[in-house]
Amino acid sequence: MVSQTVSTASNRFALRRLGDGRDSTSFAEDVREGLTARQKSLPPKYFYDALGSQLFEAICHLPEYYLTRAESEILRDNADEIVASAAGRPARLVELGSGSAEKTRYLIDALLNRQPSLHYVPVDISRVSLERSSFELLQIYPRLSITAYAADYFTALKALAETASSGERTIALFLGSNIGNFDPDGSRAFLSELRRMLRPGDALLVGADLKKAGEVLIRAYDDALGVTAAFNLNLLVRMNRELEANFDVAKFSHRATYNQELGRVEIRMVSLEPQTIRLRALDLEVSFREGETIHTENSYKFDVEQLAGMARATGFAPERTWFDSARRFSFNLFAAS
Ligand code: AVI
Repeated sequence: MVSQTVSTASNRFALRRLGDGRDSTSFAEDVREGLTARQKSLPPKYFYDALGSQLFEAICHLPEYYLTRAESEILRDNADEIVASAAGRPARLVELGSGSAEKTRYLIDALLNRQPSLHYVPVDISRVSLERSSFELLQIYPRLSITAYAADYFTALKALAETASSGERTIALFLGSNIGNFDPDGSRAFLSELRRMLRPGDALLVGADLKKAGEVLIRAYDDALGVTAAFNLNLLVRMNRELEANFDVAKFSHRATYNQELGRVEIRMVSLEPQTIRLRALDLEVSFREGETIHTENSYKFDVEQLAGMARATGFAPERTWFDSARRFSFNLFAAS
């Protein structure tokens, strides 16, 4: 694992890049594996290149994508109570998948009302998002310091386990229903790894979208402006750029369906005609039948009992849940037991 620390002029900010330093190679390997399987698929973590991260931020502003607004409402109305329930004494804030970190401000405000300074540790796959959001936060909050990790969750969690200082609680944040993008085994593995990073008395706050009518969910993942379609199809653009592929974006469409039995929205790209694509960097040709799909993401929806069960199975005690006024979204406090 290569760790590179970049400190900026401000001594309140450090960026750590963790990984093997060969991201394009792992993208290449995952694309080869995914596109040569019987059911073609691509891992959703590759959505988040520079454009994909911006498209996701745009999704969060869409009228149909209620998740961000519902979660912000919960945080706006309950941040003080949440922070008081999560930490009895000074705490650092570790956020997995921090993105733009806009909602995090409610918790930063609440923590800075209770303690003289705050160490914020955002983790995100996108270095660009980390830098942009960190610089904004540092300008707003003079009592904040930031150590940002550009890494995937598992790599960052391993590194973070060694960084907790004694006397300080850790509040870990996993917002935006990111938990829904794991399959059930993946969530358990992730929560267990997170638990290993925490000590008894630390807390985990998980934002999780709730089960609801399929039509509402489909609209949220197939919006009228086509932003989610662009977010999904941008994976083709990324393969064209990084793997010298020749996908014609116009020959694929975006599809979102709700699988009620499994409680998840399923996202796919659909080939609109028979076609053969060349990926020169992989020395690979991939054929598609008309209507053949590439599965790109699942977004699981939960009920509160299910979330509590997941917490108990991974070394946490479920303590409290907050809801938005329309009960679309939940915010869950789990104590590291
Ligand atoms: C990041 N994640 C929680 C989003 C979701 O709702 O599952 C990703 C997303 N995919 C399409 N729209 C949003």
